[in-house]
Amino acid sequence: MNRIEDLSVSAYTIPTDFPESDGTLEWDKTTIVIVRARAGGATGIGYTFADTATADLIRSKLAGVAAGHDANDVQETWMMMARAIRNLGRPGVASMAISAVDISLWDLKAKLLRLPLVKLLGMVRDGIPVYGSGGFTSYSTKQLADQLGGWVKQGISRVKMKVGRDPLKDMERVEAARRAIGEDAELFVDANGAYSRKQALMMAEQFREYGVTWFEEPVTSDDLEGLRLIRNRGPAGMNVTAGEYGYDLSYFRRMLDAGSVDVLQADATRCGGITGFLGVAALCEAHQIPLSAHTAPAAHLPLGCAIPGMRHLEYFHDHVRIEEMLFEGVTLPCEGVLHIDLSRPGLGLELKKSAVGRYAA
Ligand code: SMN
Ligand code: MG
Repeated sequence: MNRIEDLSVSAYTIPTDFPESDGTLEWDKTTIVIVRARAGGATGIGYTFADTATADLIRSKLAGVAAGHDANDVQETWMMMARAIRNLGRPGVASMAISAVDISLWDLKAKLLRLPLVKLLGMVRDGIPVYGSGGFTSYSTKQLADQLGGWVKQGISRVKMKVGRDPLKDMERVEAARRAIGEDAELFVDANGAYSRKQALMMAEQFREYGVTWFEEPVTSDDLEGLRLIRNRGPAGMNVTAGEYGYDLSYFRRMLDAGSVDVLQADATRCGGITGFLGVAALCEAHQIPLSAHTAPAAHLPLGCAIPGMRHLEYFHDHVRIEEMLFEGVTLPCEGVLHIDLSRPGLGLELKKSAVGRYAA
């Protein structure tokens, strides 16, 4: 038996390469919280993109709970962590903390077994398509066109842009994006809940003129009925999607039961790590709804290759940049597909020691 010896946590804050914004939020830096779990001479790495409060919570509430457990029994440690945060509330910071620890424990277990994580989970494919994601509302039309067009030139045939900050400008931005990516690439839009129901329906019809096939959070994802309205009344061939604020299984069950989405999105760095994400995948399978991973592509790659109903991973500009800055072993997409590197154990990531000192939060 290899008992978990200790967990260490660090937070790094990295300025964005340009101010970023979407329909409902603006930011110029991103914090990543990284957990290292040690057992039997191996170190597992897990992470989440979250506030530094998440790191404090891991130190004060979760590190002690995880220590001493058998590193093989990730599920048991997960259950103990969920119990330990009961009085703090499950969504948000607490769930992101559990997620980062859970990912580090799956990485640790796979490393102890000398297996790539995808082999521990069970592989169904050796690569998963990505969609390029950025197109921030803070970008000029040229920046938008260059970024989206660049991904398509690289062989990534699906790209996502932000809409909803200034509805009057949305149509010219979408038109510019379509011009930049050509006729064949798929164009996704994400409104981050910025529109009202009727406004979203109207926008959906206009977006359809430019071949938009994915309308993410057309209204707030708290409005399950509103999402279903757009899903059922919007143009044929346009997927309504949401789920990025899902922190527990009940949230996803409610969204699926309400018939709110064509494709469910989930984020392993928020919804309880690898353990939580596998639960979401089972829910999707039972509802016959495809699943797409939200952001953090390096953490989702093994899941993308192990879950039959996974459609694609989000290749999110901000996180791609940070993962490449901080981790050794990050895979690059080839013709729009991220392939798993079976020569590396666990998640396949190691911290770049030289890079991390610079950004300690
Ligand atoms: C998003 C992701 C990360 C930070 C801000 C916004 C987004 C997405 O909604 O789906 O990419
Ligand atoms: Mg989104």
